[in-house]
Amino acid sequence: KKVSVIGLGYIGLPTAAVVASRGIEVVGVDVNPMAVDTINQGNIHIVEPDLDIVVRGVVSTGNLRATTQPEPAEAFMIAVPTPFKESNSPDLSYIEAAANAIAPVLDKGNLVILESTSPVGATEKLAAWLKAARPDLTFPQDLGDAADVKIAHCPERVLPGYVLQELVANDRVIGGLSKACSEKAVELYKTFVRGECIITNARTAEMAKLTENSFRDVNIAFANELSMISDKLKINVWELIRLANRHPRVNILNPGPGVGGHCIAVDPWFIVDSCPDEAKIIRQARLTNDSKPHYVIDQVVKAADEFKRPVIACLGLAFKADIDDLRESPALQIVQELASKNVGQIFAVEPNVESIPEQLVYAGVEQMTLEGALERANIIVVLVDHKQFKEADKTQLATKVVIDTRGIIN
Ligand code: SAJ
Repeated sequence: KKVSVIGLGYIGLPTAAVVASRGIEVVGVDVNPMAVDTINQGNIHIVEPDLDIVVRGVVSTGNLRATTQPEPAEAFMIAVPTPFKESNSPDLSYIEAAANAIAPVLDKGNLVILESTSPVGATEKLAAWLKAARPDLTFPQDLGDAADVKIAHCPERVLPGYVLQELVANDRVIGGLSKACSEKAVELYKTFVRGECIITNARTAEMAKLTENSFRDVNIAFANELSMISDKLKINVWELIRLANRHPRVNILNPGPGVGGHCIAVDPWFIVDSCPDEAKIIRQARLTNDSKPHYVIDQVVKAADEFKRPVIACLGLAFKADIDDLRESPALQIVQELASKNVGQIFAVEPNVESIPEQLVYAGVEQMTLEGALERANIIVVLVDHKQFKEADKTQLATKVVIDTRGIIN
């Protein structure tokens, strides 16, 4: 048995490594030769706890190998990006490119799985691209269970920071283009998933993934809306939510400085794009969460007006707690905009990175230790609930203005 994983990024690489760790031969394919070289040396080019150890192990046993050129395999797992384009529609060009890359090596009996988060209908498009490239093979959209090639969607659902645990523990939704497609996909996932593999059709599987992330986005938007209402009504939103959550059927999420990351702030737009007239709550949740960084910036600017060039300490740059990923981070956005507004001397505290991004340094932001920042700042802005911040001694905050977007200071 040989499995090929197309796209060796945040999902593809951990998946390839975990499958390989079950003793299966895995060939990882990526268009980036640097990533391929790095992996073949037993190293990794992305950040994820413990992934380096697993990759080093499976590369040294020969179970995982990376290449830029697809080669024949029994199963292909496609884990490429599906960005939401500036033009406000999902960009499936990476899936199309992956289809065209594997088509020449595709054979009778092969299984092709789409793992990338995708708009409803993408798996059918993948099948159409494969069919166009290989008219000599039969496909499930024409022949159902009897087709040469089996195709299924199985969306990834792992939480960054816990990818290795969740890859194995989480249940998987598996949507084949026919029953035989689903069953063959379940067989593959059973080799490394301890959770349940639940069968549905491809469109439902696509929508299930988008629904999960939209559910979270809508619920965070509700919490963010409550935080703005509470500010206006002079209520502590954290106490409010704690109390409301005492009700057996209420479970409100946490407000924050906005929603970052690569999924929750993107995937709901796939639904809005498919059904713009119907997806009203989903769209509004996106707008509410995207507006939250500006609300926080306004709060800081107002607080800074009370001082003559205050020292402002911004705690955290990552997109969420206890990770070092600064991409698509509302915290980073807030610090950057504050710096450009020249409201004071800005210190950034981010214990999970060695140095802060260059664009912040150019904008005059200074990296600072937590102790230094707490001591020297007039205004403290908590942007991420890192454990270092939660555990810090906060006695000296009594004399400071504190804007706490994460509710870690009482
Ligand atoms: N956030 C809040 N308040 C909360 C929870 C989160 O403001 O109560 C913010 C975070 O600070 C962060 C953003 O939301 O900026 C997203 O963080 P997250 O931890 O909710 O999610 P991600 O983006 O790291 O991972 C999500 C997960 N989806 C769900 O929990 C439904 C993960 O399981 C998915 O696999 C992943 O998206 C993905 O790849 O789609």
